[in-house]
Amino acid sequence: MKRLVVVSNRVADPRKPAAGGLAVALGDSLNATGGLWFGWSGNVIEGGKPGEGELHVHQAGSVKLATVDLSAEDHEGYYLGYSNGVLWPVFHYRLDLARFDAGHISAYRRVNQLFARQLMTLLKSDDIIWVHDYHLIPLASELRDLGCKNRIGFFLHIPLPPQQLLAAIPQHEWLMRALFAYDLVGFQSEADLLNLTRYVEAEAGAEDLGGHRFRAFNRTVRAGAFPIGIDVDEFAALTHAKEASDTYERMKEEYSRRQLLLGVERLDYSKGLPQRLRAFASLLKKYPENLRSATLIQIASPSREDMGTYTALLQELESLSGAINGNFGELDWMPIRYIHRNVARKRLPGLYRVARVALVTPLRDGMNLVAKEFIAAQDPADPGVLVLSRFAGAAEQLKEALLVNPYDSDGMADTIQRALQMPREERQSRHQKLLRNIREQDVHWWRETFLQALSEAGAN
Ligand code: ADQ
Repeated sequence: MKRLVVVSNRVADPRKPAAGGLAVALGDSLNATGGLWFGWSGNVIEGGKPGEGELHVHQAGSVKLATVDLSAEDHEGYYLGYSNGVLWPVFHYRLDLARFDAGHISAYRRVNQLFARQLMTLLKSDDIIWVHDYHLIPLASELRDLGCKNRIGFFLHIPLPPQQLLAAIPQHEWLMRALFAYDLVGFQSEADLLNLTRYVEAEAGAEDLGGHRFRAFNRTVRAGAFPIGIDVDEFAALTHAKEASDTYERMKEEYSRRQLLLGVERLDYSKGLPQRLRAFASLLKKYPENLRSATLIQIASPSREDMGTYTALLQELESLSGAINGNFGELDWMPIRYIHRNVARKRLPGLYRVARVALVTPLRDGMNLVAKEFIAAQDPADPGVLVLSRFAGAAEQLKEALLVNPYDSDGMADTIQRALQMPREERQSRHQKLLRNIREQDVHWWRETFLQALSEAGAN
């Protein structure tokens, strides 16, 4: 079996349970092939020379972890400036939040070149390389310039916006051309794939060879939608373990007289948090039977706090939740419990299971794994209801959720009311179908399907 080389901005030791998403998703294949995982070390070297960084290699069981340090200037330009100040907002349809600065694109390119140089020293000729996410779009192109002939796949975890939005990025042609250096590019949803198709046909004059294969710039790339999933069995086991059971029992007792609604995410403007809080306020106003009863627990874990836009969002949420509690709260009931902290992963399933309704209402999201985790954690005999934004990638698969438009707070309030009132039989039948779906297309399916498609993607 050929060795799998994974490249992503951050690297985690797959043996550690807290390693999270990608480690769980790719751990099996990395282990089975004695794989290599390459990325940034997380170290920022003050006064370090731009474009240079020390390489650290260590063995974690059968997997080799290789990481590179970044100079402070590169970290600022590549990570904060271009990846999170341009690509993240534009790819989430937020042109208004993008800050285009010529210095940042140079740093982005420089770091991708640095990664390519360092990675080349570790590669074997038959390695299969799988690059992840928006930080590393030009990596294959830089590797090819250094003579790399390996098969290389790319997966974008966030959405790909429509052509007209992409075209607002001053370097959009360079960026999208770089995708043609891959053999396979994968997206979360059919909507993203359609956006790619339209872009490459309109802006790059690409020829559609059929089967989502496109020819431009003298290269052929295959594209596909590979919706990422979760490890349903692992999550179900976590749900029945001690930490989650304890959380479930404690919360169930405390909220026995209330209807619990739950929101869990990283604090990010793509997640639609202010809109959700407004919809909840509208629910209390329109349907006063929920007063003294419906309680929204909103967990928003700290994320990218070093960026200004996030500080403004934090303030907005604090003021909104304060105002709603002030307006509607009673001595013995607070409508919103807003928690700006991480919840231990082991406790999360307990929280999901105790909630009557999950509010997963991003304005835009590549996939959204919280929606899938919520389904996996439910009691099939008495499941909660998933209220899901139609703009989350997950909405293409999770059709039995109650889909909402997160910009429409009144409409959302009506749907939340419907979720709170939904009879048990309907909840069961919806949950059964949702569970079947996340089981069929779980994270192992995702990994195998992508790697299979990569191995079949024609040589250029
Ligand atoms: P994220 O934007 O981080 O991921 P998501 O898919 O929801 O979003 O994954 C978040 C993960 O972190 C989940 O496993 C969740 O349990 C955990 N998490 C979130 N908030 C937490 C909290 N407060 N405390 C503890 N754990 C928390 C990006 C894209 C998504 C895409 C994923 C995977 O933005 O659209 O689904 O990658 O491809």
